[in-house]
Amino acid sequence: MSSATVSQELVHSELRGEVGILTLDNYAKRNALSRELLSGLVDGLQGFSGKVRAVILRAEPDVKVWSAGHDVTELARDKSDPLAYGDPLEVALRAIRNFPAPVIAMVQGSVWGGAFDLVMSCDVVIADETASFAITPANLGLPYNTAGLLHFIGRLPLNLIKEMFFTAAPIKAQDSARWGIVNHLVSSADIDNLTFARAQEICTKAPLAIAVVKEQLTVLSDYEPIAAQISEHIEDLRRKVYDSEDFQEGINAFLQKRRPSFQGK
Ligand code: LCV
Repeated sequence: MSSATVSQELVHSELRGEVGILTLDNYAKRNALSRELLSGLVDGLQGFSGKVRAVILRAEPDVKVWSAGHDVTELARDKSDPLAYGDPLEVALRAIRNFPAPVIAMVQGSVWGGAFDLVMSCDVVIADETASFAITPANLGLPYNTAGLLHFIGRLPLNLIKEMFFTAAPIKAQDSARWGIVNHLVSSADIDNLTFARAQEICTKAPLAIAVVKEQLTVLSDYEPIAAQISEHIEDLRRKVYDSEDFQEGINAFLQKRRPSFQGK
């Protein structure tokens, strides 16, 4: 089976009128954001180009896990940046942020790590009472990347971002609504219809005006002037972390299905 076919197996694309629907479907690996799944997501978006006025990104109905985040087995361990610009997850995040129509994340179940960045890169988030959201680099000893942090700084209160990163603890549905992680918290029974209705409502508006305001808001919310020496300082700090024994320990512990023992070196 070609890799394109495999990718299409992991992310289903469906056109419903002018709404494109992308469904994550690799539950055996809890929709971990592997290279192949992410390729299916990007290909699905590209396939919608010029045909849709709104996109819904979802998992199969009523899953307990929406996505378990970056595929840990694919994280670079050769002392290179595990979340580099060209990483498949970063490519997919940019594809969503640059897609000219609104992308609505429809969330049922738990969202972990890089999948939280994926949800926060969508334009609108609609979730049900089973949803939760966690950002987990502290579980792996991994230094999150600056672009990813800017995605959160542009959307959430700094104290919430810090607590999420420092504890890696899931934010439950009710709190996610209170903190503004989700636009709407609805019942499991209603989430399909409400999300599709919202997408259809967007389809009745002027697509050119929506495309340009989405681009303006993305550029303006990402725009954080960083002096070169600050950028280099951040990269130097991150390199010390992804070169650390703790990062190797975090990955090994995950692969060996045991709790990590971090030594701070
Ligand atoms: C590969 C997986 C994964 C997975 N990768 O099912 O944010 S950052 O910076 O940390 C970033 C780098 C990132 O996103 O890292 C990943 C962060 N994700 C997590 O920490 C979540 C890891 N997964 C879990 O805690 C559990 O899998 C949850 C709670 C999501 C689901 O638990 P459940 O008991 O339902 P299993 O753990 O049994 O997982 C089912 C299969 O999916 C694989 C896992 O290894 C297992 O594979 P096998 O059946 O081959 O053993 N899997 C789960 N998550 N992120 N593979």
